[in-house]
Amino acid sequence: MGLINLISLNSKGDERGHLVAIEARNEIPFDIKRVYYIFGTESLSRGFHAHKELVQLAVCVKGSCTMLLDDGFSRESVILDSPFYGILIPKMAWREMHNFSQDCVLLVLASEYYCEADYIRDYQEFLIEVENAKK
Ligand code: T46
Repeated sequence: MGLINLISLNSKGDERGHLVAIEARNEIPFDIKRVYYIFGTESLSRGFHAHKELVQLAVCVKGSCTMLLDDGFSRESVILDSPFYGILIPKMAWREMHNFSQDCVLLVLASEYYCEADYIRDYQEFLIEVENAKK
């Protein structure tokens, strides 16, 4: 299976506009403990880390950005530019976010509360953890 797992989000659209609902354990395979959103982005890239346990769904509800995922063996990227789908970011995936449009609003639903100890912010350390997981 590829690294990029896009989840299609159904819109209850009518003449008044769109409404997208995301339910835990329905559209996404985890309970939601935290929601955050990234906006006011300029050209600077973000991310450059992996999470030991955290699973997330990221939806670009406005504008666009590029999401790169790396499992320690290969890397793939996808342009997020639609509120009609989200990308599932599994645990132990190195992520980088590039090419933010100025109007980008990236909504993220997270399976865990914020925990700095869950972050792996060093790429070499990430590769070692991936190797250890194979043993
Ligand atoms: C991820 C990608 C997609 C908090 O205090 N609480 C939070 O819930 C979050 C997410 C961050 N923070 C603090 C930690 C840093 O001091 O906010 C600051 C910026 O976070 P960070 O540099 O990690 O932001 P990104 O955009 O590089 O990464 C974020 C998430 O942290 C990360 O989990 O997967 O978005």
